[in-house]
Amino acid sequence: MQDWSKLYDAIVDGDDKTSARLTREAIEAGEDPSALISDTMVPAMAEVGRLFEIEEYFVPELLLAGRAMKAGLELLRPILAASGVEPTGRIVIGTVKGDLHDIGKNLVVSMMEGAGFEVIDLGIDVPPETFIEAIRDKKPQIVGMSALLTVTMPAIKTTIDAMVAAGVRDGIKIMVGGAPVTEEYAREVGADAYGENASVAATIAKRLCAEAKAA
Ligand code: HCB
Repeated sequence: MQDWSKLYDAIVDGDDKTSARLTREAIEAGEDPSALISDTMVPAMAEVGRLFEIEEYFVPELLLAGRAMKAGLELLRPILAASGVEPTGRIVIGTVKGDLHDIGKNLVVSMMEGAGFEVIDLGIDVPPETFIEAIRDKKPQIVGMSALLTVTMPAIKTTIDAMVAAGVRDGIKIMVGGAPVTEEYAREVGADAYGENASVAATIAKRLCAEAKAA
């Protein structure tokens, strides 16, 4: 594989135009898309996550990097689909009912896509029935929920309870996140994991997916 460190830099720098141009060049050069994702693009997002954790990067840089990552991924996705590369796993994710915040969820989506997951994004203000329908239709290994308001956090529990009542809770792993959500709360409401941030969420998702597939 050629040296695509400029693509790595473009993602870390949040430069979506350069990211798209270099991804296009890599495709034209016959680069293996999954190698490009795993050896260049995912490490770039991991670096972005690290810079965020040490407070050198803040939310605007995360958003720009996420956009730069997406600009490249959007070009690679059709090739990956056509070449039949098995995704790492499938995730259904949404912001819970009553909650309109989606910046953090969108970052999680970008990170998950970067980690090779097929992501079904249900959007914002998602009622329990929509999560349940998506579990039945899409058969994900993981369901992610996001809540940013203390008043919408209970919707996480309502949704999990509805999944149990509908008989779709077994066989999936549930990950929850959002600023007011904690590890303790995740345990209390019966989730399998808490994602403190997008990069941690992607790492946990890989583990959960392996567990779900093994079960
Ligand atoms: Co909003 N808002 N807001 N808001 N908002 C917050 C969340 C407050 C904390 C601000 C404050 O008072 N200090 C507050 C909530 C207080 C509370 O409940 N304790 C608040 C309020 C009160 C409101 C309204 C009620 C305001 C009003 O209308 N009076 C209203 C509610 C609307 C509604 O949802 N029904 C409202 C509206 C808005 C918008 C629309 C203006 C805008 C959202 C735009 C959008 O998302 N498209 C907004 C914003 C931007 C914020 C703040 C400023 C930023 C949120 C954000 O994007 N954070 C926020 C203040 C804050 O959080 N400090 C404020 C950045 C992302 C990257 O962090 O935590 O979302 P994140 O995601 C992380 C992490 O949690 C994890 O990974 C992400 C990436 O690292 N993660 C997951 C997230 N979801 C995950 C899911 C998983 O499965 C795994 C990991």
